[in-house]
Amino acid sequence: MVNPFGLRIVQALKLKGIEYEAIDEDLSNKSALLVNYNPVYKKVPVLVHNGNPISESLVILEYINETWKHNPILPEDPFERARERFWAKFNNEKVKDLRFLFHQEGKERKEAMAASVENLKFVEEELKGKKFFGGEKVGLADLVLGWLANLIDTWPPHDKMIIKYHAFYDKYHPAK
Ligand SMILES: N[C@@H](CCC(=O)N[C@@H](CS)C(=O)NCC(=O)O)C(=O)O
Repeated sequence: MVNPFGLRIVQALKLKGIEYEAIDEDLSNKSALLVNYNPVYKKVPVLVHNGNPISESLVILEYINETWKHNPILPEDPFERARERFWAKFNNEKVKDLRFLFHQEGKERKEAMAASVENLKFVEEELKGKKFFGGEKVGLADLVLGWLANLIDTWPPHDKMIIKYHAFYDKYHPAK
């Protein structure tokens, strides 16, 4: 399974119709290539374009959008752009991938799950009556949250996100 950070890059490239080659990385045994391209964080994803490595998924998404200008993932209006970036940041930081929750144990995991659900409520509220964060078109914030849709199969509609998020968690961790 492509990790959530990589998935958003793949989806952005597909949205733009850009051909790419994906290289899998064994994170328990990182390649020299990864360390060379991302010496600071040594994390995936890294996009290499024209020989130049770009790291950090939000930075990569903006790079893709600026390099290939068709099918933009950010609106023209500065306020709308700011809103799209706000939700991209929120989704990136506040809605945790359930699979990561499972790395934690007991109380810690319960608290992380509760916090994620609370944050997901903001997302559901923001998306009420809309197809995507920006309205009718997929944008930056949608791409950032895309892993959730992939995992719990709900994009759009958004009103069942929390229920499905819970169901997924219970399925893989019945003994909470
Ligand atoms: N802030 C980074 C996070 C990327 C990230 O956490 N990547 C994980 C894979 S899901 C990774 O490479 N982990 C390896 C490690 O932390 O050593 C981004 O948005 O790209």
